[in-house]
Amino acid sequence: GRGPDHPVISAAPLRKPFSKVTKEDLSFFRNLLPGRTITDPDLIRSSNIDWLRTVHGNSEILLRPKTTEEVSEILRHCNKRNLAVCPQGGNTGLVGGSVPVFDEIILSTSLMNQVITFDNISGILTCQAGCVLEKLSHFLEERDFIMPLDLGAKGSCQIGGNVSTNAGGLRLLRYGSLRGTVLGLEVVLADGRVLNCLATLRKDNTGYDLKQLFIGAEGTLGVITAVSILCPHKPKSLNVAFLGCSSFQHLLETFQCCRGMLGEILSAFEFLDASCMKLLEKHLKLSNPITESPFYIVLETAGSNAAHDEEKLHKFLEAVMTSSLVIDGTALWSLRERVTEALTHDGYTYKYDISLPVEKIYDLVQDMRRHLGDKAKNVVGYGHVGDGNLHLNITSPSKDPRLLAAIEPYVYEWTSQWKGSISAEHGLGLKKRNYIHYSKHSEVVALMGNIKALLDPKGILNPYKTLPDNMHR
Ligand code: FAD
Ligand code: 2HG
Ligand code: ZN
Repeated sequence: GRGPDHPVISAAPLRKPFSKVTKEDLSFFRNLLPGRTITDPDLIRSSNIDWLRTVHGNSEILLRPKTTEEVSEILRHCNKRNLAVCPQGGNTGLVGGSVPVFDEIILSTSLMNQVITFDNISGILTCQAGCVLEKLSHFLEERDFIMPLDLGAKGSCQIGGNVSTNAGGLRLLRYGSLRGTVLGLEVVLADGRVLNCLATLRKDNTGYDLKQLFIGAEGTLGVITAVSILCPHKPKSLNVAFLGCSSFQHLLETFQCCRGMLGEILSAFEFLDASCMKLLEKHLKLSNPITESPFYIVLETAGSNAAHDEEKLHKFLEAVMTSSLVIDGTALWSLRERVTEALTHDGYTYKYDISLPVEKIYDLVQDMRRHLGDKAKNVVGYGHVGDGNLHLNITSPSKDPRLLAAIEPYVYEWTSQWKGSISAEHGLGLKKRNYIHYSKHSEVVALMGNIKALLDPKGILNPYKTLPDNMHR
């Protein structure tokens, strides 16, 4: 059954009966992690608040392990003592999953930032979970490779956090999801056992693919300590084009034409609407480089022969005959990548990350505008057209329960009616956990609960996240 059969509890969760950190616990941690057991409130503050500044935890202790063995010792202790733990990477998550809700111990992977191996024949990189995505990108580019994923948060997000949220991003169209490019994981389970699934093989059909359980599990099943990932060769030729479109229908036709004409060199097809452009201009002082249009496309080609790629791209642009600009990518990409940042300056932002059949994605934005009328400040749509993934964002001068009540569950019902997903790539975290039934059948959610109980019987790992509150097990 879907949504309507399951009354949604949207209230804040109640603290579960976990232990509180004692002096003995503190001396255990200080002994294990000298100088890396942080209790100074000034140093913990930013780890208690999410990137969007909408969720505030009250943790009094932040642990910064450097090795898998240290993570294992921490979890073994916490499990024995019934202490709750919130794993944290770069803290750029958008669903309140990366910060504690109450006094959970924050386990940060920031010091686990070493590359372990890189094989420049296979392109397989093995590294610790706390490596920052952009640092890995630089490391690889020096060796003529790239990471198979890229996202606006690259300067802060960590590969362990990317894998834990199964982040999509701007290159998914070309290189596929992390479920395909992640070849192996090392994970520490709630009781401290180290699960070594750190394979570096393209093919391995020896039974269940357990690493998949931890991809997108948002830290509820184990702490990822190392990742091996298949990296593509660095393309020799890159082009970025910025196009205007007169309607969403026109945008879809352009997408179809683009797939046909650019074929294997198309590496990204992203969109933003005119409302996003206004926010970029107003809050970030970026300027629109082309004629004003209702919709804009950022498309990228990546190939091995500059002359060939440029010829293809120009033929395509001639065929679609729309206002367009092809220049050095960085400036054009920032118009797409910085929409999230522009929104933070527009007020409180209600964020929805929806998968739908691609021809439906903008109907939701238009319907939402009609539905909300002047209750909302701005209703904007952007996202990953190539993946059928809409980012619907609604702003308001401040947090507004009346506006929220008009958006939810309306947006989830709309999505469920078209068999979409209520979280395409950001996860459920704290904010969306109780809406899981709009996208998953109850038998499936129940089995998720069984798996959680098997791997983390005391429920110490990232409690109050991902799984709904009314989980009976
Ligand atoms: P965190 O935010 O620290 O954590 C995210 C979740 O993973 C939490 O539940 C946390 O408990 C868990 N976690 C973190 N590390 C581990 C670990 N080692 N083991 C187990 N659990 C762990 N997402 C997309 O999919 N596509 C985008 O294009 C995209 N763009 C973004 C742009 C901006 C500007 C921002 C702010 C965010 C964007 N995101 C995007 C959101 C995205 O989820 C995160 O940026 C990123 O994947 C999270 O990585 P992180 O290291 O910051 O993880
Ligand atoms: C993006 O694609 C990110 O820019 C963030 O996934 C989306 O802020 C958002 O809603
Ligand atoms: Zn996105």
